[in-house]
Amino acid sequence: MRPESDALIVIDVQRDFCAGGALAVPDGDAVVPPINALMEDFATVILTQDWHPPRHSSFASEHPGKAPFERVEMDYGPQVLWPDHCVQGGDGAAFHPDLRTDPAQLVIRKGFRRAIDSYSAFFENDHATPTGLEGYLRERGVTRLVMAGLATDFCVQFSALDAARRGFTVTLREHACRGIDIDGSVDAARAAMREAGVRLET
Ligand code: VGL
Ligand code: ZN
Repeated sequence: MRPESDALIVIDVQRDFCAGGALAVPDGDAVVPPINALMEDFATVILTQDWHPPRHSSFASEHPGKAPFERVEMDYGPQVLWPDHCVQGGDGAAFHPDLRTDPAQLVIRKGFRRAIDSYSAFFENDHATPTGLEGYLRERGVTRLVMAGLATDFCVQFSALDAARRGFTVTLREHACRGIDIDGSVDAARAAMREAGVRLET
C-alpha cells in the first residue's frame, strides 16, 4: 500500500466514453481492469465524473450548422464540440459497470455549468474557475498523483497539466488510459505532458 501522500485519480471512466456510448473512446473499456487493479495500492482514490446539464454549451447540438468534433471560439477560448454526452443523471453519465467505485473517497463532478466546459479535474476550461480538488488534496497532505482514465488527449491531459503546474508530482499510467485522437491530439498531449514534467509510465 502506498503512503497517504499518494492519490490515485481516475478520470471519467463512464459509459458514454466506452463501447456503445455517445462519445465512445476507441478501446475505452480496456482501462477498467488495470484501474481496478491499481486501486489495491492506494489509500486515497478519487474518481471524476463528466456531469453536464442538458443543452450544455459543449454539445454540437447547441450550435446550429456545427457538427461534433468541430471547433468554436467561446468567450473563455477554443472549444471542441461534442455529441451530447454524460448528461446529469442519465445512463451515459454512470460509471462503467465494471469499474470499482467502493474504494473511492471522493467523486469530483465537473462540467456542470452550462456555459463552460471542464476537462480538467482542477479547473474549468477558463483555466481559472476551481473545482475544489486542489484544496481537498492539500488539506489531506497529498503531494503525489497517479492518473489514469479517459480520454488521454482531453480530460486526462488537462488534469495532468494542471496538477503538474500546481506543483504535484504526477505520473500517468498509460496502459490505463485511452485517447479520442483528433488530428494527432494524443501525440500532442503526450508531448505537452512530458514537457510539463508529467511522468509517462507504460
Ligand atoms: C471528455 C470530451 C468531452 C473527457 C469529456 O473525459 O476526456 N472529452 N467531455
Ligand atoms: Zn464532457
